[in-house]
Amino acid sequence: MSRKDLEALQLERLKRIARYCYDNVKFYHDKFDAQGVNPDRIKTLSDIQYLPVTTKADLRDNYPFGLFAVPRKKIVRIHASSGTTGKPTVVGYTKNDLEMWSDVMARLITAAGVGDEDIAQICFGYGLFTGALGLHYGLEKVGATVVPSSSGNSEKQIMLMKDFGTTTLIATPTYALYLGELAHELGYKLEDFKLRIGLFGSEAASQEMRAKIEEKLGLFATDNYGMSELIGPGVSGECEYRDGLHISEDHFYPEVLDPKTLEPKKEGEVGELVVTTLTKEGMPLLRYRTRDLTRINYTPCRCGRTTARMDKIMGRSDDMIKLKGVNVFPSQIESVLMPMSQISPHYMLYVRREGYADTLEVQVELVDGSLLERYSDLEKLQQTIRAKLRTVLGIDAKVTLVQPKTIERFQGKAKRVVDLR
Ligand code: DLL
Repeated sequence: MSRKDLEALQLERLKRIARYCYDNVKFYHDKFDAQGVNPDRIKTLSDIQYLPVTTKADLRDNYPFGLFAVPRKKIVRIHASSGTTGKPTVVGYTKNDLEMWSDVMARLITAAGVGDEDIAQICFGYGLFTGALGLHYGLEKVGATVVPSSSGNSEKQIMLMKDFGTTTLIATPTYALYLGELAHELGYKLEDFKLRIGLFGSEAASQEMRAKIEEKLGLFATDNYGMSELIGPGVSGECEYRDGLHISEDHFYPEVLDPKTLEPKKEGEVGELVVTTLTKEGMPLLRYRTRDLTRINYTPCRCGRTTARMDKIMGRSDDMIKLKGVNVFPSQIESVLMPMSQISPHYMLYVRREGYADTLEVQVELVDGSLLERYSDLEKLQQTIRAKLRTVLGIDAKVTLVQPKTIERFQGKAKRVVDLR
């Protein structure tokens, strides 16, 4: 679709969803009234700025079903994301929502190069998490053979991968990396597998980490983005050119705003992604603040698709570590650690307050444990990592090198930042 046609479609849908939210969700009705906004005020796409923003706290305050726009009878599926504190955030889907979800997933799966010849092993946890079922329905829609193996039981996963001739692996990047390492330890060779494409996502992974995963599993990895509140996976994903993640813009209208002022960022500038669901029936959201930081490129892609593309998520405005006034993203640290051959791709970040100063400790595993006995070599490696971190982050971090296989392996999303302040 040309940008002009796409924008016309988005405008028509935006008008409809603003009115739909006002008429069907008390929370939005009250918000519009309190802000003195009439849903009919939307005449152009930029009028979206008059609509209220929605936050995770709004979902929590209306727990569990308060934001549903349809009678409960019309809701045919519930998902939820656990979050770190308190109650989960709950989402409800109508039959049409599930249909739209498999459509957007099928598009992204196709864009990544997966089709009906593929055997797709889904190693996301099945359950309230949206990752597994989202990919599941999309993959069935394109006609792939789905193996719903879920997460965990890693040795069996690898056995199935070999015996079934799995061509497509679906997992978090962290779990994919772990499966690659484990396969190697168990004595499997790359030739034992038919892996071709990895559909990864649900957490940030640096380009360097992606390269490690591709090398260990012998596949081509694409990045997929989404969140339960909006639908799950399916919001955006990479095509074969991997030059940004194509946004399913006809269903999810993206804005990039300054997280402090909520003013729109200029085209191409980094800011918080704020998304309006244009077609959802069960639980539509207006201007949902994702807290994820990215930027958007509106030029058509080499693949021919005209949808806007977002950069890989740089980090979350709320998992950014603020250290001595400097903003540090775990992804920056990861990009320093990954290319180094003497350390493994597993690391943890500890943030502490000592006196008035905040400190960062980067704990990372050695590939060869015997280095721990060679003090001067160990010291040298520590210094090298520290110097590289200083160049990239502009701050000093303590580097602790630990024995191989002592850092936790995650089967879902990794939790690498421990803030002890
Ligand atoms: O993680 C949905 C999903 C499942 C996406 C499978 C892709 C694949 P939640 O559990 O609600 O939903 O977590 C959403 O995860 O706000 C981001 O911070 C992060 N996230 C998701 N995908 C990516 C990605 C699913 N590709 C939160 N890169 C989002 C970086 C991601 N972060």
